[in-house]
Parts: sequence; structure tokens; C-alpha cells
Amino acid sequence: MKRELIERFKKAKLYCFSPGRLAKDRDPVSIVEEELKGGADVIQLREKHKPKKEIIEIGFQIKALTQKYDALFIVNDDLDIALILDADGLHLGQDDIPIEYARAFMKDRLIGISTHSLDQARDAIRRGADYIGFGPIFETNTKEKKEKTVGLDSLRELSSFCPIPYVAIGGIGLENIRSIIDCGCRRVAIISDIINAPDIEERCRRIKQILCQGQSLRP
Ligand code: TZP
Ligand code: MG
Repeated sequence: MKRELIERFKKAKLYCFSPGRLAKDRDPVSIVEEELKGGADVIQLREKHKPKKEIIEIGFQIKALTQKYDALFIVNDDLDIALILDADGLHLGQDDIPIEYARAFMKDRLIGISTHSLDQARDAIRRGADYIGFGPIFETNTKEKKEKTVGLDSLRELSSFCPIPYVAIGGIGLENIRSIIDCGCRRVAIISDIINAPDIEERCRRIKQILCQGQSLRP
């Protein structure tokens, strides 16, 4: 099962999120369905401000959608919720549960780690991460805790040695996506550029098309 999940993750290009506070007065589950219709390959359940009870409720609905659209379903931060929802994976930040403890419970499921420097990336690889998030590449207002930007040069360097799948994140959108591809990276995680877009499905489709240019689109 691990191999299969990793193989699916390797093919993933567009990593999207549940909207959190950016939902404003919209339904978070419908927002995720628009992302999936537009071609999101991975959905991360990231509802940091909600009570766990509500996250679980929304999570079951989002998980069902990811199955319908054949996308991966990842839970942010909460090991207990990842297990309750039987998610494909758990995503951990630098201040969350250390991967060794999470691995004992997640077993063959994916564990992704947020990294904010090449040293953190090397550390996550050494400790058995299945994939890493790398960023913020550009300035972003979405993350509550401000991290220093890592920039395109570091992303290019990561591309040259990273043995596991990596996802560029932070301030990425339609306007700058080509600069990410130019660094050798075709896997991006995007929050605000997609969730604040006037047409979420269309924005995803355009970004996905650019990520897939010269390669075949997922059937
Ligand atoms: N980790 C690093 S940057 C970031 C996270 C969760 C926020 C990405 O959001 P946006 O709106 O795509 O910049
Ligand atoms: Mg976290």
C-alpha cells in the first residue's frame, strides 16, 4: 500500500487545500469540489481555526470527494484526525509531532513534512518523510507564522538532490508558476491564489495545464 500511495504522490502536480478562514461565508466542502473538478491531485484538510469536532465532520465529506475524483487525501497537523478519517497521509510542520512518533501510528500511510530551509529538508529526508513541502518560496500572507522566504535558488538546489517528492509552496500562483517549473519543480501547493480566484475550478485547470505542458494530463 505504501508503494502505491508514493507512486500516486509522485504523479501529483497540483496540491490544494480546504479553505480554512479563506472560505469566508462559502461552504468549504464545495470549494474543495471545485478544486477537484479543476484537477487537484491532492487535497489537504487544513482548518486550523475550527474545533476538532467540526474538522472531523467536514473531513469525512472531503475524504469522500477525494475518492470520487481519485485524489489523495492528507490531514494537516492532527494525527488523531488522520487516523479517524483513515486519510492517505498526515502533514506535519516543524513544531508538530516528530515524524518518528507519528510513523508508529500512520504505518504505511504517507507522512509529509513542511521544511523552510535546505537543512530542514535534508533532516526530513533522513528521518523518513515520504514527501516534503518546501517554502515559502515567495512572500505570503496566508501562513500565520511568518517564515523567511527560501527563494528560487534554494528550490533549484533542492531539485538537484532531493530523492523524495517535494512540493513548492508559498506565494505561488498563475502569475509566477513558470518560475517554479524553471527550477525543475512541477509539483506545487497553492492556497490563496486558488481559493481567492473568481473561478476556482478554472484557476486550477489553468495552473494544472501549465504544470502538465509537454507531459500528458491525468486521464
Ligand atoms: N507553508 C509554507 S507557505 C504556506 C504554508 C502552509 C502558505 C501557502 O499559502 P499561499 O496562499 O499559497 O501562499
Ligand atoms: Mg502543522
